[in-house]
Amino acid sequence: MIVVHHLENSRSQRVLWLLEELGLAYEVRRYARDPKTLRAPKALQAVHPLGKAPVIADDGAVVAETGAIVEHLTTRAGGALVPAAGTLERSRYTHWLHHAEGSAMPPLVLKLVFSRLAPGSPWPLRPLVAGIARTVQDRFVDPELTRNAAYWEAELAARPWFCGADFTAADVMMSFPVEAFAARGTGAGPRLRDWLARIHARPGYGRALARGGPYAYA
Ligand SMILES: N[C@@H](CCC(=O)N[C@@H](CS)C(=O)NCC(=O)O)C(=O)O
Repeated sequence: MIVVHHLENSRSQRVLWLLEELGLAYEVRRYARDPKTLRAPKALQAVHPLGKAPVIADDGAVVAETGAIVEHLTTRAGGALVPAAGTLERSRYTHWLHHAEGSAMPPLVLKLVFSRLAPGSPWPLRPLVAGIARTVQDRFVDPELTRNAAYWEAELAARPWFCGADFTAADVMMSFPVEAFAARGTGAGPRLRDWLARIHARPGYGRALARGGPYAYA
């Protein structure tokens, strides 16, 4: 049995959704975030040294990193939701699988960190920290976010799903950055909003939400 170590309001929701889409049986072990720091509980470090979610255990293998988990699960499902090797769709698939965590998530994480920097600092330093945080966001983070989102919008104008005519596991992988970006309420274009509406309407997405519990992306 596949066991998913699932942290509330986190990337591991994607793994539950993928399992539903693949029709694989699984068990969910839920973890709550620390209400103050929002960090994962120490218990996750007993599962994997980095103590982050998602992690899955499957027949003796412990797999961390969402992209690696997606590869593990799609292989286990006989290559379902992966375009055929040697096709243009497969080449796009490899790109999006890596883009999601390699390029899309870093500016979103930076945004989160820098927007929380001033409120968490000692009050005499707060105006200075707020100024530095604002400058980093204005000069680096926000332009990166805007450029990424414009790229996603253009790609979805060219084809209905990230790889082509068919829904693939790369759409599952891209769901977290697109949801996190759209949740900020600024700048998600019509193609991104339409893609979000289509993924949210998938029965597997709804079943995964029911299994996973609270899920807020921002
Ligand atoms: N690139 C990793 C990122 C893992 C990660 O940062 N997970 C977050 C959840 S969204 C986490 O566990 N955060 C809690 C913490 O760092 O304490 C992946 O895709 O699996």
